Amino acid sequence: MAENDKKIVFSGVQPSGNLTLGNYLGAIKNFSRFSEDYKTFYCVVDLHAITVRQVPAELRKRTYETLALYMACGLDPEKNTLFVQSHVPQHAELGWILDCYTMFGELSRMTQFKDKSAKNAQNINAGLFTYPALMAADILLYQTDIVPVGIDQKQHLELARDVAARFNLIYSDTFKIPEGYIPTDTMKIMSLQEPTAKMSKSDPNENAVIRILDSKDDVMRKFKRAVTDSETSVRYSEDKPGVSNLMTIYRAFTGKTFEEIEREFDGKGYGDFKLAVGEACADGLKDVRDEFARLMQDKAYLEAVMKKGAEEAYGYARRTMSKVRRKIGFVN
Ligand code: AQP
Repeated sequence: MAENDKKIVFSGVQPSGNLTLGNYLGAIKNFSRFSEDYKTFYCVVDLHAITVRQVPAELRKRTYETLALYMACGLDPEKNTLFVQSHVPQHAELGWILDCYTMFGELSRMTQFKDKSAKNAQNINAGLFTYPALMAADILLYQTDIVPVGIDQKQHLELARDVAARFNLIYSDTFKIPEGYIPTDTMKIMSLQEPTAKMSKSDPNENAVIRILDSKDDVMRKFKRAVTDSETSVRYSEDKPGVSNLMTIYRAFTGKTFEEIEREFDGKGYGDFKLAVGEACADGLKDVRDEFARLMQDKAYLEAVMKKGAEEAYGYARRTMSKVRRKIGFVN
Protein backbone atom coordinates (compact mmCIF):
# COMPACT_ATOMS: atom_id res chain seq x y z
CA MET A 1 0.00 0.00 0.00
CA ALA A 2 1.29 3.48 -0.83
CA GLU A 3 2.55 5.36 2.27
CA ASN A 4 -0.03 8.14 1.78
CA ASP A 5 -2.97 5.70 1.66
CA LYS A 6 -2.13 4.07 4.95
CA LYS A 7 -4.28 4.67 8.01
CA ILE A 8 -2.49 6.35 10.89
CA VAL A 9 -1.84 4.89 14.33
CA PHE A 10 -0.58 6.93 17.30
CA SER A 11 0.12 5.97 20.90
CA GLY A 12 2.48 6.91 23.72
CA VAL A 13 3.86 5.83 27.07
CA GLN A 14 5.09 8.13 29.84
CA PRO A 15 8.71 7.73 30.95
CA SER A 16 7.47 8.14 34.51
CA GLY A 17 8.83 4.90 35.95
CA ASN A 18 10.02 1.42 35.06
CA LEU A 19 7.40 0.07 32.71
CA THR A 20 5.07 -2.65 33.93
CA LEU A 21 3.44 -5.78 32.65
CA GLY A 22 0.29 -3.62 32.36
CA ASN A 23 2.04 -1.20 30.00
CA TYR A 24 3.35 -4.19 28.03
CA LEU A 25 0.20 -6.32 27.72
CA GLY A 26 -2.25 -3.39 27.62
CA ALA A 27 -0.33 -1.23 25.15
CA ILE A 28 3.20 -1.81 23.80
CA LYS A 29 2.82 -5.48 22.85
CA ASN A 30 -0.06 -4.49 20.56
CA PHE A 31 1.81 -1.67 18.84
CA SER A 32 3.79 -3.89 16.46
CA ARG A 33 0.69 -5.48 14.94
CA PHE A 34 0.13 -2.20 13.09
CA SER A 35 3.69 -1.76 11.79
CA GLU A 36 3.23 -3.32 8.34
CA ASP A 37 -0.10 -1.96 7.14
CA TYR A 38 -0.39 1.38 8.95
CA LYS A 39 1.68 4.54 9.30
CA THR A 40 2.59 4.33 12.98
CA PHE A 41 3.77 7.00 15.43
CA TYR A 42 4.90 5.79 18.87
CA CYS A 43 5.92 8.52 21.23
CA VAL A 44 7.69 8.72 24.59
CA VAL A 45 5.43 11.30 26.24
CA ASP A 46 7.83 13.20 28.47
CA LEU A 47 5.64 16.35 28.59
CA HIS A 48 2.95 14.27 30.27
CA ALA A 49 5.44 12.77 32.74
CA ILE A 50 6.17 16.15 34.37
CA THR A 51 2.57 16.52 35.56
CA VAL A 52 3.98 14.50 38.47
CA ARG A 53 7.31 15.67 39.92
CA GLN A 54 10.25 13.76 38.36
CA VAL A 55 13.93 13.61 39.27
CA PRO A 56 15.60 15.17 36.17
CA ALA A 57 18.39 12.58 35.76
CA GLU A 58 15.85 9.77 36.18
CA LEU A 59 13.49 11.28 33.63
CA ARG A 60 16.31 11.55 31.10
CA LYS A 61 17.41 7.97 31.70
CA ARG A 62 13.85 6.64 31.47
CA THR A 63 13.26 8.47 28.22
CA TYR A 64 16.13 6.49 26.64
CA GLU A 65 14.92 3.33 28.33
CA THR A 66 11.34 3.71 27.11
CA LEU A 67 12.55 4.18 23.54
CA ALA A 68 14.83 1.13 23.89
CA LEU A 69 11.90 -0.86 25.28
CA TYR A 70 9.74 0.06 22.30
CA MET A 71 12.40 -1.45 20.08
CA ALA A 72 13.05 -4.42 22.37
CA CYS A 73 9.29 -5.17 22.18
CA GLY A 74 9.58 -5.48 18.42
CA LEU A 75 9.13 -1.96 17.01
CA ASP A 76 11.54 -1.53 14.12
CA PRO A 77 12.48 2.17 13.75
CA GLU A 78 12.56 1.68 9.98
CA LYS A 79 8.88 0.71 9.98
CA ASN A 80 7.60 2.89 12.84
CA THR A 81 8.17 6.53 13.72
CA LEU A 82 9.61 6.39 17.25
CA PHE A 83 10.17 9.75 18.91
CA VAL A 84 10.15 11.88 22.05
CA GLN A 85 7.19 14.22 22.53
CA SER A 86 9.18 17.29 23.65
CA HIS A 87 11.31 17.07 20.47
CA VAL A 88 8.28 18.06 18.39
CA PRO A 89 7.18 21.49 19.70
CA GLN A 90 3.78 21.34 18.00
CA HIS A 91 2.54 19.03 20.77
CA ALA A 92 2.82 21.83 23.33
CA GLU A 93 1.50 24.40 20.83
CA LEU A 94 -1.61 22.44 19.90
CA GLY A 95 -1.99 21.40 23.55
CA TRP A 96 -2.40 25.06 24.53
CA ILE A 97 -4.82 25.73 21.69
CA LEU A 98 -6.97 22.74 22.62
CA ASP A 99 -6.99 23.89 26.25
CA CYS A 100 -9.12 26.73 24.92
CA TYR A 101 -11.62 24.30 23.37
CA THR A 102 -11.86 21.91 26.34
CA MET A 103 -14.33 22.68 29.08
CA PHE A 104 -13.51 22.92 32.79
CA GLY A 105 -16.46 20.63 33.54
CA GLU A 106 -15.18 17.98 31.10
CA LEU A 107 -11.72 17.96 32.69
CA SER A 108 -13.22 17.86 36.19
CA ARG A 109 -14.94 14.58 35.36
CA MET A 110 -11.72 12.73 34.41
CA THR A 111 -11.14 9.85 36.82
CA GLN A 112 -7.37 9.86 36.25
CA PHE A 113 -7.24 13.50 37.46
CA LYS A 114 -9.20 12.56 40.56
CA ASP A 115 -6.95 9.51 41.24
CA LYS A 116 -3.68 11.31 40.58
CA SER A 117 -4.61 14.40 42.58
CA ALA A 118 -5.51 12.15 45.51
CA LYS A 119 -2.07 10.49 45.20
CA ASN A 120 -0.20 13.81 44.75
CA ALA A 121 -2.12 16.10 47.07
CA GLN A 122 0.91 18.37 47.51
CA ASN A 123 1.26 19.00 43.75
CA ILE A 124 -2.16 19.31 42.07
CA ASN A 125 -0.85 21.46 39.23
CA ALA A 126 -2.69 22.85 36.18
CA GLY A 127 -0.87 20.38 33.89
CA LEU A 128 -2.33 17.43 35.77
CA PHE A 129 -5.76 18.95 35.17
CA THR A 130 -5.29 19.74 31.46
CA TYR A 131 -3.41 16.49 30.69
CA PRO A 132 -6.30 15.19 28.50
CA ALA A 133 -6.16 18.30 26.25
CA LEU A 134 -2.46 17.64 25.63
CA MET A 135 -3.25 14.00 24.95
CA ALA A 136 -5.90 15.13 22.46
CA ALA A 137 -3.24 17.29 20.78
CA ASP A 138 -0.82 14.33 20.60
CA ILE A 139 -3.40 12.25 18.77
CA LEU A 140 -5.00 14.91 16.57
CA LEU A 141 -1.68 16.36 15.32
CA TYR A 142 -1.10 13.24 13.23
CA GLN A 143 -4.67 12.96 11.87
CA THR A 144 -4.75 9.64 13.70
CA ASP A 145 -7.24 6.90 12.79
CA ILE A 146 -6.46 4.40 15.56
CA VAL A 147 -5.11 4.76 19.12
CA PRO A 148 -4.06 1.49 20.83
CA VAL A 149 -4.40 1.98 24.62
CA GLY A 150 -5.44 0.18 27.80
CA ILE A 151 -9.01 0.69 29.03
CA ASP A 152 -7.89 3.28 31.62
CA GLN A 153 -7.30 5.73 28.76
CA LYS A 154 -10.76 5.29 27.22
CA GLN A 155 -12.19 8.34 28.97
CA HIS A 156 -9.34 10.56 27.72
CA LEU A 157 -9.74 9.22 24.22
CA GLU A 158 -13.45 10.02 24.25
CA LEU A 159 -12.62 13.55 25.33
CA ALA A 160 -10.15 13.84 22.42
CA ARG A 161 -12.94 12.82 20.05
CA ASP A 162 -15.31 15.38 21.58
CA VAL A 163 -12.75 18.18 21.35
CA ALA A 164 -11.95 17.29 17.72
CA ALA A 165 -15.63 17.25 16.82
CA ARG A 166 -16.17 20.61 18.58
CA PHE A 167 -13.27 22.22 16.73
CA ASN A 168 -14.46 20.79 13.39
CA LEU A 169 -17.96 22.12 14.02
CA ILE A 170 -16.68 25.64 14.70
CA TYR A 171 -14.08 25.84 11.90
CA SER A 172 -15.06 23.07 9.39
CA ASP A 173 -13.23 19.76 9.03
CA THR A 174 -9.75 20.04 10.53
CA PHE A 175 -9.09 16.90 12.56
CA LYS A 176 -9.75 13.24 11.85
CA ILE A 177 -11.91 11.72 14.63
CA PRO A 178 -9.82 8.85 16.09
CA GLU A 179 -10.99 5.41 17.21
CA GLY A 180 -9.54 3.50 20.16
CA TYR A 181 -8.05 0.03 19.89
CA ILE A 182 -8.46 -1.54 23.32
CA PRO A 183 -7.36 -5.19 23.60
CA THR A 184 -10.29 -7.23 24.93
CA ASP A 185 -8.11 -9.85 26.65
CA THR A 186 -5.53 -7.64 28.45
CA MET A 187 -7.15 -4.20 28.68
CA LYS A 188 -6.51 -3.88 32.43
CA ILE A 189 -3.83 -5.84 34.27
CA MET A 190 -4.39 -5.51 38.00
CA SER A 191 -2.05 -5.00 40.95
CA LEU A 192 -0.71 -8.28 42.41
CA GLN A 193 -1.28 -6.99 45.95
CA GLU A 194 -4.59 -5.20 45.49
CA PRO A 195 -6.22 -6.97 42.54
CA THR A 196 -9.17 -4.56 42.33
CA ALA A 197 -6.75 -1.70 41.45
CA LYS A 198 -4.81 -1.20 38.20
CA MET A 199 -1.16 -2.27 38.09
CA SER A 200 0.64 1.11 37.94
CA LYS A 201 4.30 1.90 37.38
CA SER A 202 4.30 4.47 40.19
CA ASP A 203 2.89 2.06 42.80
CA PRO A 204 5.19 2.35 45.84
CA ASN A 205 4.63 -1.32 46.71
CA GLU A 206 7.15 -3.21 44.53
CA ASN A 207 5.43 -6.54 45.21
CA ALA A 208 2.31 -5.23 43.46
CA VAL A 209 4.02 -4.60 40.14
CA ILE A 210 5.83 -6.79 37.62
CA ARG A 211 8.33 -4.65 35.67
CA ILE A 212 9.08 -5.65 32.10
CA LEU A 213 12.77 -5.67 33.05
CA ASP A 214 12.46 -7.57 36.35
CA SER A 215 14.84 -10.53 36.69
CA LYS A 216 13.31 -14.01 36.62
CA ASP A 217 13.93 -14.32 40.37
CA ASP A 218 12.01 -11.11 41.06
CA VAL A 219 9.15 -12.16 38.81
CA MET A 220 8.89 -15.56 40.54
CA ARG A 221 9.03 -14.00 44.01
CA LYS A 222 6.35 -11.41 43.23
CA PHE A 223 3.97 -14.00 41.75
CA LYS A 224 4.53 -16.29 44.74
CA ARG A 225 3.42 -13.42 47.00
CA ALA A 226 0.47 -12.41 44.81
CA VAL A 227 -2.80 -11.96 46.71
CA THR A 228 -5.41 -14.61 45.83
CA ASP A 229 -8.29 -15.71 48.09
CA SER A 230 -9.19 -18.22 50.77
CA GLU A 231 -10.30 -20.92 48.29
CA THR A 232 -7.95 -23.24 46.43
CA SER A 233 -9.59 -23.58 43.01
CA VAL A 234 -8.15 -21.91 39.93
CA ARG A 235 -11.33 -20.51 38.43
CA TYR A 236 -12.09 -17.31 36.50
CA SER A 237 -14.75 -15.33 38.31
CA GLU A 238 -15.57 -11.73 39.20
CA ASP A 239 -15.51 -12.60 42.90
CA LYS A 240 -11.94 -13.96 42.54
CA PRO A 241 -10.09 -10.87 41.24
CA GLY A 242 -6.59 -12.04 42.27
CA VAL A 243 -6.85 -15.48 40.64
CA SER A 244 -8.65 -14.05 37.59
CA ASN A 245 -5.87 -11.50 37.09
CA LEU A 246 -3.23 -14.25 37.24
CA MET A 247 -5.26 -16.30 34.76
CA THR A 248 -5.42 -13.30 32.41
CA ILE A 249 -1.62 -12.97 32.58
CA TYR A 250 -1.10 -16.72 32.08
CA ARG A 251 -3.46 -16.71 29.10
CA ALA A 252 -1.59 -13.78 27.53
CA PHE A 253 1.74 -15.63 27.65
CA THR A 254 0.58 -19.18 26.85
CA GLY A 255 -2.33 -18.60 24.48
CA LYS A 256 -4.41 -21.08 26.54
CA THR A 257 -8.12 -20.42 27.14
CA PHE A 258 -9.55 -19.96 30.65
CA GLU A 259 -11.20 -23.43 30.37
CA GLU A 260 -7.85 -25.03 29.51
CA ILE A 261 -6.19 -23.25 32.43
CA GLU A 262 -8.93 -24.37 34.82
CA ARG A 263 -8.46 -27.98 33.63
CA GLU A 264 -4.66 -27.75 33.86
CA PHE A 265 -4.77 -26.77 37.53
CA ASP A 266 -7.79 -28.83 38.55
CA GLY A 267 -6.98 -30.42 41.93
CA LYS A 268 -3.71 -28.49 42.29
CA GLY A 269 -3.27 -25.63 44.76
CA TYR A 270 -2.47 -21.97 44.13
CA GLY A 271 1.24 -22.65 44.77
CA ASP A 272 1.65 -24.67 41.53
CA PHE A 273 -0.46 -22.19 39.62
CA LYS A 274 1.56 -19.16 40.75
CA LEU A 275 4.82 -20.91 39.83
CA ALA A 276 3.49 -21.65 36.35
CA VAL A 277 2.34 -18.03 35.85
CA GLY A 278 5.75 -16.76 37.02
CA GLU A 279 7.62 -19.13 34.67
CA ALA A 280 5.44 -18.23 31.67
CA CYS A 281 5.79 -14.50 32.32
CA ALA A 282 9.54 -14.48 33.03
CA ASP A 283 10.28 -16.69 30.00
CA GLY A 284 7.92 -14.66 27.80
CA LEU A 285 9.78 -11.45 28.67
CA LYS A 286 13.32 -12.88 28.39
CA ASP A 287 13.90 -11.84 24.76
CA VAL A 288 12.67 -8.32 25.55
CA ARG A 289 15.08 -8.07 28.50
CA ASP A 290 18.03 -9.33 26.45
CA GLU A 291 17.35 -7.03 23.52
CA PHE A 292 16.82 -4.07 25.87
CA ALA A 293 20.22 -4.69 27.51
CA ARG A 294 21.88 -4.80 24.07
CA LEU A 295 20.19 -1.58 22.87
CA MET A 296 21.05 0.35 26.03
CA GLN A 297 24.75 -0.20 25.29
CA ASP A 298 24.45 2.04 22.24
CA LYS A 299 23.25 5.48 23.29
CA ALA A 300 24.37 7.05 19.99
CA TYR A 301 22.08 4.68 18.10
CA LEU A 302 19.13 5.53 20.38
CA GLU A 303 19.79 9.23 19.78
CA ALA A 304 19.90 8.67 16.02
CA VAL A 305 16.51 6.89 16.22
CA MET A 306 15.04 9.76 18.30
CA LYS A 307 16.33 12.34 15.85
CA LYS A 308 15.03 10.56 12.76
CA GLY A 309 11.67 9.96 14.48
CA ALA A 310 11.32 13.61 15.52
CA GLU A 311 12.08 14.79 11.97
CA GLU A 312 9.44 12.48 10.50
CA ALA A 313 6.86 13.42 13.14
CA TYR A 314 7.63 17.12 12.71
CA GLY A 315 6.68 16.98 9.01
CA TYR A 316 3.22 15.61 9.80
CA ALA A 317 2.68 17.83 12.86
CA ARG A 318 3.62 20.97 10.94
CA ARG A 319 1.01 20.28 8.26
CA THR A 320 -1.81 19.98 10.83
CA MET A 321 -0.61 23.03 12.75
CA SER A 322 -0.54 25.24 9.70
CA LYS A 323 -4.16 24.23 8.99
CA VAL A 324 -5.16 24.89 12.63
CA ARG A 325 -3.45 28.29 12.72
CA ARG A 326 -5.15 29.36 9.50
CA LYS A 327 -8.60 28.25 10.67
CA ILE A 328 -8.30 29.99 14.04
CA GLY A 329 -7.15 33.24 12.46
CA PHE A 330 -3.48 33.41 13.47
CA VAL A 331 -1.23 35.32 11.08
CA ASN A 332 1.16 32.82 9.44
N1 AQP B 1 -2.45 -2.05 34.30
C1 AQP B 1 -2.61 -1.79 33.01
N2 AQP B 1 -3.27 -2.67 32.21
C2 AQP B 1 -3.44 -2.43 30.89
N3 AQP B 1 -2.94 -1.33 30.27
C3 AQP B 1 -2.25 -0.44 31.02
N4 AQP B 1 -1.64 0.73 30.72
C4 AQP B 1 -1.09 1.25 31.86
N5 AQP B 1 -1.32 0.44 32.90
C5 AQP B 1 -2.06 -0.62 32.41
C6 AQP B 1 -1.57 1.31 29.39
O1 AQP B 1 -0.22 1.62 29.12
C7 AQP B 1 -0.17 2.77 28.27
C8 AQP B 1 0.81 3.75 28.77
O2 AQP B 1 0.42 4.24 30.04
P1 AQP B 1 1.05 5.58 30.55
O3 AQP B 1 2.46 5.39 30.84
O4 AQP B 1 0.77 6.66 29.61
O5 AQP B 1 0.27 5.97 31.83
P2 AQP B 1 -0.69 5.31 32.81
O6 AQP B 1 -1.89 4.73 32.13
O7 AQP B 1 -0.97 6.35 33.84
O8 AQP B 1 0.19 4.12 33.36
P3 AQP B 1 0.71 3.88 34.77
O9 AQP B 1 1.55 2.66 34.72
O10 AQP B 1 -0.45 3.82 35.74
O11 AQP B 1 1.63 5.12 35.08
P4 AQP B 1 1.70 6.06 36.31
O12 AQP B 1 1.86 5.16 37.50
O13 AQP B 1 2.90 6.92 36.04
O14 AQP B 1 0.42 6.82 36.33
C9 AQP B 1 -1.59 3.31 28.18
O15 AQP B 1 -2.15 2.91 26.95
C10 AQP B 1 -2.30 2.65 29.31
O16 AQP B 1 -3.67 2.44 29.04
